[in-house]
Amino acid sequence: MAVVIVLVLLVVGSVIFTFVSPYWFTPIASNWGTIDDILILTFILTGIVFVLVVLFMAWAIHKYRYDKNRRSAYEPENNKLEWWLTILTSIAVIAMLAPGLVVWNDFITVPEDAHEVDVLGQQWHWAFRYPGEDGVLGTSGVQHITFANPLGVNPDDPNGQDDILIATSQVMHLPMDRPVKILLRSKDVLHDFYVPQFRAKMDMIPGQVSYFWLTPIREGTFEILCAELCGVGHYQMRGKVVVEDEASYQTWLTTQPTFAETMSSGGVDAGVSLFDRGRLLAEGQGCLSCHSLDGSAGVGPTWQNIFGRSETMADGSVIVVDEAYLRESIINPNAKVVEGFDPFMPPYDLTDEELEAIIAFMRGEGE
Ligand SMILES: [Cu+2]
Repeated sequence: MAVVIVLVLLVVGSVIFTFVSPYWFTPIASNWGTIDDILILTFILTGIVFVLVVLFMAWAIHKYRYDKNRRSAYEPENNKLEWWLTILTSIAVIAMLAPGLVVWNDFITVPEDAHEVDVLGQQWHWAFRYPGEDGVLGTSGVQHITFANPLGVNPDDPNGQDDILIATSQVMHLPMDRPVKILLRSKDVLHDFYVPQFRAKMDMIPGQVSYFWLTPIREGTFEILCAELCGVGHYQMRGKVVVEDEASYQTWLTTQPTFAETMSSGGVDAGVSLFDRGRLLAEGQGCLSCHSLDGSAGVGPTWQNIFGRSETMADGSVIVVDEAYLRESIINPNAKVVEGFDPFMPPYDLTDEELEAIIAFMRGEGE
């Protein structure tokens, strides 16, 4: 009897919690109310099934509880019941999934008057590109990616010269009430562009351009999250999207540098010291989640005064930390592990320029 009571209480409690709980969607900021509708439909259908199945279990436990005078009947097949269950489940599953197909079709059928924004994800930050005055994005590709041209805009494509690059701030802007096609690229691994208030998300896949569209309908600043576990720094892959009126949007856009301007002034990183590049990399690559800068203990040795320090290795040998050791420890971390630390660190595939910058930061050079 106790089990029956617990099951009934579980159902009653779940239903009450559903109606009084403070947890619900954030106010929507895009046209995708239909995505909320299909989520709610799924929630209602699975909720009804949950209530029915658990109450049936409670009823069966009560009705067929042990009785030493009762013999159970052997009934291995019941075709009629199986037909009914098959038909009912099929109808419920179709009711749950079919509306999603219609909404998905809308989600990827971009209106002709939509403007475009190119979003690039990488471990672990965001960059954005807007078509310039010509309204056309230049072609891009991984073969064009350099430190100075992190979005890989084709330098020979005239359409790309006036493209507007947002490569360091991780903040994108969108105008209100205008449909926008979001183009998604990834530089390295699977990422997923997700703005909860837009109810829209999609994977970013290396080697292809995926896309969807939306119309922002509420002004404000919303967080862009990566919704795909993309490595140790995944949690800090966060950007912002500012939805504002057309005039503010145009004002913002005109103050951003074009690709041609960026390249003629030496690239996105021009004027950024080697030390600062190193700092950005260390933050972006997630180094600082394991290595402290203030001497405190972490998953790995602290970076405070690391250069020139003597460290005892797991095999008992003593090493004076120099550039060669740091390089080796980034590219092949488990070659020499400092005593007292576990060989947890993944190898990092960084370019020579990047290694130089990170080591400059670790040395505290050019601060
Ligand atoms: Cu990611």
